[in-house]
Amino acid sequence: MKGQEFVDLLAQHRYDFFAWVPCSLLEGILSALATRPRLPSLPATREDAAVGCAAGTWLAGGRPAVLMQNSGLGTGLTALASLSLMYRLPCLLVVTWRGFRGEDAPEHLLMGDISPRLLELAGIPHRALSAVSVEEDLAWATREAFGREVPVALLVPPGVLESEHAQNNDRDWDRAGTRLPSAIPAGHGRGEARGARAQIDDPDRDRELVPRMSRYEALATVIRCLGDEPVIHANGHICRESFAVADRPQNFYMLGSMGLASSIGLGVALTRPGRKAVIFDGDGNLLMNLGGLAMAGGLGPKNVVHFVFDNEAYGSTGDQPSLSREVRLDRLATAAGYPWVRAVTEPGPLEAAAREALDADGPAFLLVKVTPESRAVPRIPYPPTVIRDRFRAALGAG
Ligand SMILES: Cc1ncc(C[n+]2csc(CCOP(=O)(O)OP(=O)(O)O)c2C)c(N)n1
Repeated sequence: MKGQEFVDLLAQHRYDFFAWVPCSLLEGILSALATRPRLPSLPATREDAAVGCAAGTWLAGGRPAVLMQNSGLGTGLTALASLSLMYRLPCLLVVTWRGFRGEDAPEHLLMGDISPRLLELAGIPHRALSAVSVEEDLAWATREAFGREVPVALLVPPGVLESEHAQNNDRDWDRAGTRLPSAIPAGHGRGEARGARAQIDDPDRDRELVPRMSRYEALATVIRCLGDEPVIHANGHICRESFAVADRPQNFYMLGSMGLASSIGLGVALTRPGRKAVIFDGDGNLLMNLGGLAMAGGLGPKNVVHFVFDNEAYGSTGDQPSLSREVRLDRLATAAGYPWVRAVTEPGPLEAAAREALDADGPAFLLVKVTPESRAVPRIPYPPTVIRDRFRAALGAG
């Protein structure tokens, strides 16, 4: 089947958001997607980030698919296990099957052999896409995914989907390599221009950042500035302290999937361009998924507001030092193309900066330097599906 025909089928099944890490076997589909402005399709830096974006999309009312090579199944597995499967977030996974029947380059052989068993072990329903039953296979996967609320994989062996490399001349990879008409306004598609401007305006460039507030105090200050914005929380004490300050149905408490708060937030932002999507990140979380900065900065949705509560430590696991002692996270955000970037160390300036960040044409990035102090606060008492359902309901997606 041609990529274009497969994309037509995906559209018939009402998929409306595609996050991908490319494989040559996906070339036809990705080329076809690039010619369909109504089907947003974004390059993810890693497979777990793609799964995170898809999660955010579904939480905000969209219908996501993730396209990847089976080499990336391992990379995606933590996200699939502790995000998609744990919260029961449906998603179609189109996974190319390199190493099929042991015939491929050496790097594909082991993963080719174990891919179906890996999916089996994780409890992800899956099926090999067959050239003679593509329509039926896709209908099955869609029914399973959205009926059972789980990720479902179609493993795509070589030869089932044709490459259309030579025929497709009207695709548009120029605007940040993607088609996101609602997320990338005209003239806003290129990260380096925005990054360069923010670099010049950076008032915190040479200032030493010495924190004068705890994470709890900082969270309380930012939460005071919020209206009804959805907030995606990084895992660990950030969730718990925010919960203790003020539980809100618009809070998505990320219990696992460390590093992916920014990816989930990006999925929410792109699915709901008319609404701000707020991310409460930690330095350890951010450093685990630096590609998340590139995705938000490079794609440039104006409605992303990214707070990072930086205690220069992995506070939730016993205060082991993190590399944010040495690496200025605000400068990384600037380099990634966030047009609004600030750093604060005290509650007063934090409140003013938080209000400005929430009003800014983003993506906005506020580095909030905090002391390593932690409050003794309880765990999030809700089961994952309760967190999911009230979040979706608060966004009008449930
Ligand atoms: C993939 C993965 N590795 C490690 C952990 C353990 N872990 C849970 S929270 C956390 C620290 C998070 O650090 P940071 O984002 O800086 O937030 P802080 O706790 O300091 O507020 C770690 C390492 C995990 N949950 N998942």
